[in-house]
Amino acid sequence: MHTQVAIIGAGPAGLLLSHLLHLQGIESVVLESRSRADIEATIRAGVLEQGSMDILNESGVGERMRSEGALHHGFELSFGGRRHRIDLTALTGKAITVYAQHEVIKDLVAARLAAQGTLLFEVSEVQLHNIDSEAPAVSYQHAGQAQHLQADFVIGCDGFHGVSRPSMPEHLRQDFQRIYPFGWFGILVESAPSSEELIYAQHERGFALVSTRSPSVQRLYFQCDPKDDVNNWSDDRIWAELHQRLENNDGWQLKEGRIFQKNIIGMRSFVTTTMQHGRLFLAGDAAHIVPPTGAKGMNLAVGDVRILSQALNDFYRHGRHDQLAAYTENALKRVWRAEYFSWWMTSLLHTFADASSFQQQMQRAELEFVVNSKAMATALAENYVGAF
Ligand code: RFL
Ligand code: PHB
Repeated sequence: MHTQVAIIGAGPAGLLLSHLLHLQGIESVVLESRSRADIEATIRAGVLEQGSMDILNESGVGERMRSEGALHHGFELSFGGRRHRIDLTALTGKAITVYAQHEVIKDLVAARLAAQGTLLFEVSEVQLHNIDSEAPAVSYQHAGQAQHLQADFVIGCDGFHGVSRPSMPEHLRQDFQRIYPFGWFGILVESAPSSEELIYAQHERGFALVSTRSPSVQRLYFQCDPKDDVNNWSDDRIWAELHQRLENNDGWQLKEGRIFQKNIIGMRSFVTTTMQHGRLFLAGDAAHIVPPTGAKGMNLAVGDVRILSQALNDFYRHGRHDQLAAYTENALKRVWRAEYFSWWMTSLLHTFADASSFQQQMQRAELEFVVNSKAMATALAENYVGAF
């Protein structure tokens, strides 16, 4: 089999790239190791920046996002028993949409299949070949058969644990990484939202976050030991912890409900450079990871494939190589900015077990600075909505 662009991974990066290429008349094949049902049910991100919404809308896959997603014009920061609103729209003129990543995935899968796109699920043993030649290839197993896909380009959209990044020559790559000494315990709850807007809470017992998924489902998170086990946390223990971290003296109450999913995620910051070698390009989590505090991961994946689809279009339409050559440089400008913001917001809001009492006071002073200075609040808001 031959295609113009072989895409490894059907996450937001791979599916959106395939969709954008199709709109430009460029054919692609997407190879995904999991089943369609599995990728459409995996609960991950929730926040879309304006720029990500714009791409989904402009490329014709924004209809459900517009009707089912919730537009948020601000969020709240909670600390010291008080809550402070960050008015995103007043400070930046922009907003964000809370719309679950697996819903974006469903919309993109439906669009690719409606356009007769080739999307292969449950492939295994994916291997990349000849990436430094003009005829790269991918071998894999599908439906019990060994397959070989010849392509002009291979795009690694296979997430942090995929095969694409390790297929790049080690001596050409430099990795930058920070692993945080905490994780997030995430739950899905059957209940109406406790708050119309997201609440990011700093508390001496640890960070907590109130988000939503729909008018009847809440998404809540709290900082935990990354090595902890969800089985150590009964529903009662979870609620007691969340009440302590979130409630303050304005009478607001967290709404409880049936908890129907619990998971723990580790937190890391990671960037690999270069994001390309020969005919292999990396996009999204395959190349970089941010801790979820700034809600940037899926938005960075969208940003990468926007740049890459334009560069591939330049190549096929106009025979130009310059935008492809500049891909890593162009993508990394935005990536490092988001890495900085995600690290900063994580540091501002989490409890660090080894922080001295002086460092704790500095964290509190910084929070006061953010909510009391319009300049600081604007900087936070600009970064959060992705106005850069
Ligand atoms: P993905 O989504 O990991 O998709 C990679 C796909 O590749 C497949 N795959 C392979 N396929 C074939 N062969 C192989 N060898 C393969 N190896 C892997 C995988 O099965 C998978 O389907 O990467 P992508 O597309 O780069 O997208 C990145 C985003 O998923 C990620 O950055 C976000 O989920 C991060 N994130 C958030 N981002 C936001 O923008 N806003 C948020 O509010 C937000 N909240 C979050 C988050 C991530 C979280 N977790 C679980 C880490 C909240 C959480 C809890
Ligand atoms: C979510 O709703 O899953 C979510 C929201 C905001 C974040 C991270 C995750 O910063």
